[in-house]
Amino acid sequence: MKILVLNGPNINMLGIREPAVYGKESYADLLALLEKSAIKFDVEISHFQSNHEGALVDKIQEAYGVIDGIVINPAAYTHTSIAILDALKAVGIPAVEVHISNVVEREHFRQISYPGMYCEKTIAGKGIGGYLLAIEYLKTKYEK
Ligand code: CA2
Repeated sequence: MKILVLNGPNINMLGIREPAVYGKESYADLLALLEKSAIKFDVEISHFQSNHEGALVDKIQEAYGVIDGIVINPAAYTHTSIAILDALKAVGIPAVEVHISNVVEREHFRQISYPGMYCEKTIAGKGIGGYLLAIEYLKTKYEK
C-alpha cells in the first residue's frame, strides 16, 4: 500500500517554538517516525511539505492513480483552503487529517477545517504520534 503524507506551512519549523502547543519534536523527528511507521505497518510512505497552497494541490493531483491513501496536515491552510478540499475531492483518494495540537480547544478561527470535510477521520492533539495512528487507520481499512 502506498501512503502519501502531506504537511502544510511551517510544519518544517516544528520543535523550535511553542513546545507547549506542538511538542518538542522536530520535523526531522517526524520524518524518522514516518520511516519507522513504514516498517511497522509494511507500507510505502512518501512525504511532502510545502508552505505554498498550490504546491500542495499539485501534489494531491499527482497522487491520482498512484497513491492509495493520504495523510494530511494542511496546517494553517486547514482553516482557509477550499482549493485543498477540492483537490482531495477530485482525486477521491481515502484521506485522514492530522493535527499535532488539539485544535478543538484552541482559537475560534481554528474551528473550521475545509480539507476535513473530505477526510474520513481527523486525529488531533496526539502530537506527531497522530501521523502513526492515521497510517495505521489507512492500512487497516484499505490494506492491499
Ligand atoms: O496542530 C496542528 O497540527 C496545526 O495544523 C498546526 C498549524 C496550525 O496553523 C493549525 O491550526 C494546527 C501550525 C503549523 C506549525 O506552526 C508552528 C508554529 C510555531 C513554531 C513551529 C511551527
